[in-house]
Amino acid sequence: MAKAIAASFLVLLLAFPTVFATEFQVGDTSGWSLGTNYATWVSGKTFRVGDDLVFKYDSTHGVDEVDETSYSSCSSSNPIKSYTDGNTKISLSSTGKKYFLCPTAGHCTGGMKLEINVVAAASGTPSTPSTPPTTTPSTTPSPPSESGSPATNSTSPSSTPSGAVGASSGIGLLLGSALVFGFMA
Ligand SMILES: [Cu+2]
Repeated sequence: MAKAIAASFLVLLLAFPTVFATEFQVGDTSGWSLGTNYATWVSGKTFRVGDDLVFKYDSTHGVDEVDETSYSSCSSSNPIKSYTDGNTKISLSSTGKKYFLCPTAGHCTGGMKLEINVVAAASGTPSTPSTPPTTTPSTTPSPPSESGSPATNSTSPSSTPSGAVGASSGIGLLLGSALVFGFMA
């Protein structure tokens, strides 16, 4: 039992990074600049709703969010949004393709263009995996005075600490490693 509780705490710790948004610095240490291949930078990354893109660049550059047509033709004549502050954070608030380019003449054709695909926030986790193992797992196990409502029962699977874990299949892998840690501890 104690081991199970310890494991669930570890699951919490391990699950937190997946709950919070990821901040991507475009181009990593190269930033938003000429000479960086952003298609390469994008490959292998998963962008989710709630994540942030951060563009770091000097005053010779800018960031335009554009549509697909403008992206394909490197046109900055009709940007959706335009930024020049040198440290632009863009929150990814919806799914689908997002297109960015540098409006400085010749820079987009020189490679300063970025296309990403934003997917839904962690599909395996129902809204908030952090809520089930909160304060009242053991103190008040049975408040359902209203016998006719199964909905309240589903919100409080307090009897089994593993219920919080089982709610999300996406955390299964994390649980596995957490159990390993638990046995090692
Ligand atoms: Cu540029």
